[in-house]
Amino acid sequence: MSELSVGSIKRGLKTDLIGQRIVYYSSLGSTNELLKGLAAQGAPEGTLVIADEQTAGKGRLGRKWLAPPVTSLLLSLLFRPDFAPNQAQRLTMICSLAIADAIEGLTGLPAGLKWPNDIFIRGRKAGGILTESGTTGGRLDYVVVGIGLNVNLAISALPELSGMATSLSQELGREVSRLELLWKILAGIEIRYESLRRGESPHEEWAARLINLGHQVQVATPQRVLAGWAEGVDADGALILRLPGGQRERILAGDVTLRSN
Ligand code: BT5
Repeated sequence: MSELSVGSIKRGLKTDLIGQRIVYYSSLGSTNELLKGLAAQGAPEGTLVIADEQTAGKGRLGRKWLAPPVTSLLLSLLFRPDFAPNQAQRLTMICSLAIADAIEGLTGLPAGLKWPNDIFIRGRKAGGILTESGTTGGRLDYVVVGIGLNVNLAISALPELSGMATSLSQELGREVSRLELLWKILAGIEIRYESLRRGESPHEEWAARLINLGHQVQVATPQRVLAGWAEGVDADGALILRLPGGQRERILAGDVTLRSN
């Protein structure tokens, strides 16, 4: 039986906003899809949708998020920040920092972040974030941040990700309480969201955690592939790439791979 339920989550919640409304499913298509529908119907900021299984879990650009039932944290959070639409990535930044802190605090494992949306442990992907937003009249109406984190997952259960993915239990050699991890993540997100709303930018702290900065990389954007030096990120989370000719490109979305030479 799963330890996740509305009651069990509420029992240890240390927040005033994030997760004050909880929608739990043992199985659903995608927590992001469900929450986008609730957002359009006026659901309050902080709403948490969480599931033990997704039958259509999504990554970016039509990719799939894979997670055998009851092994992972699969959740989405609703924000209604007073930001411009191009600032939605700030929420990806605060959530990924809170996840990294929670992993390190609870397990001692080193958690790294990979631009723009991955959680890495010892060189392998342990989690991903999918941020989707809705706009009305040029303003952000809502932002849904979807988080998938491999917690108690034997990677052998996902042979298609062999060599690329890992999980907390795989790295630790023991299982981790998904509830404890969830409480820590939500509390961390709330504190960071408060400072974000006070105007404090998380991008320097985020940059310090990014494992792909300071390296020669190749970046595949939806339009083209660029190679260069991953120099930094700006306040909105865009990657600053220095090209071989010295000019700088600001990249908002893409996939980064390290170049060996
Ligand atoms: C992501 O996309 O990494 C974002 C994943 C977000 C998933 C959460 S789960 C809750 C919420 N509801 C949803 O429907 N989605 C969000 P991207 O950077 O595009 O990476 C996707 C790629 O990661 C896939 O093509 C696989 O190669 C790999 N992948 C899939 N499942 C994985 C897993 N469990 N662990 C590690 N890698 C995985």
